[in-house]
Amino acid sequence: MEFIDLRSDTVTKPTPEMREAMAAAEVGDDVYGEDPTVNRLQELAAERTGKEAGLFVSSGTMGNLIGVLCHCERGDEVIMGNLAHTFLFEAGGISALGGVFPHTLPNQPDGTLNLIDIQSAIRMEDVHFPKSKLLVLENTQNRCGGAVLTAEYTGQAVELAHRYHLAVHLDGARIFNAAAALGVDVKELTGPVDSVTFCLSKALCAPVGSVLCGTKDFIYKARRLRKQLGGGTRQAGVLAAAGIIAIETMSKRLGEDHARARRLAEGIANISGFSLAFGMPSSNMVFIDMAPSVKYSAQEAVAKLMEDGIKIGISGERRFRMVTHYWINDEAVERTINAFSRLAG
Ligand code: TLP
Repeated sequence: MEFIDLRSDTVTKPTPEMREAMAAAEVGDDVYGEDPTVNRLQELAAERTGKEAGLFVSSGTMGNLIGVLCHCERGDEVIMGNLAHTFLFEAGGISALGGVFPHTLPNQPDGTLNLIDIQSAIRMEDVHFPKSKLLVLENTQNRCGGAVLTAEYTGQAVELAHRYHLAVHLDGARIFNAAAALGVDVKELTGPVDSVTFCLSKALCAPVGSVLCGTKDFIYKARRLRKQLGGGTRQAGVLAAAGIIAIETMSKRLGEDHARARRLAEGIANISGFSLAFGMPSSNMVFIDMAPSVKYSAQEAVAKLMEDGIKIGISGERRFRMVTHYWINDEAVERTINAFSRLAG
């Protein structure tokens, strides 16, 4: 059976154009900095994010980890949302490998952190306290429903952090989705921050990789950290070739995924027993709550949908997540809505 896989946009497979480019990619040893395709990808990523340099890394998790470790020493404190991917889903890497201490603040429903909360969390110089070194923002904010942070908010948060000598790292795993949703250039959202990671392998469809971007000095330091983590790869141009298409071509079509997410949300919200956890989606994620009137548990509901050839994610006791992407067409959306109607009985 051909599945409709809505569990994540990480499930996207490379497009035929990517596979061709991968086969034809010019390669070299990237640890020597000699892979022309990786170099081209890094320059393109830096240019798109408005930074001096970029570094190809194997995942978003690695990009965020290296980003945090570049900005912080052991014992330093990093401020981030209690729903931040770096806090929830990166296996505690910043603490395990960097001795960095997370200070979490409540994410607001719109994905932001209150500026007042950030200001209050910043430590003054005192021998009792860890040093506040970094603020991490996430755009789009995954666990807030794929919420989009505006350029205005980003600028305000960065201005506040810089006033207290904190750097700002942006987990921009889906920053191209955020830019598409707002109808702005990615640079407007990444320009103010000191460093940003974005993913090639989510909605942009590349099979592997993310890019970490920042100043030349920052990326020089990041390169050493990537080596320490065993992430220095050799003929990675075969992967970077897909990444270039991800940025140049696939970033232009994300509005389609967002429109399908809205249609899916609207269709399911009209079925009795199901409601939108975060209102209408602003990007490619749909979070649905299931009322007790529906006789299934979340696990049973997922198993039922699976029988209909539909895979979705569970993200709470009776909450589901669905993510639209390149391989989800209009028909898949309608089939999913119909399958939810059957669940409602
Ligand atoms: N998110 C995945 C899961 O890990 C939850 C998903 O399916 O959404 N930042 C953000 C905001 C992310 O959503 C993810 C992946 C990452 C970083 C990590 O990227 P990878 O998986 O490449 O390490």
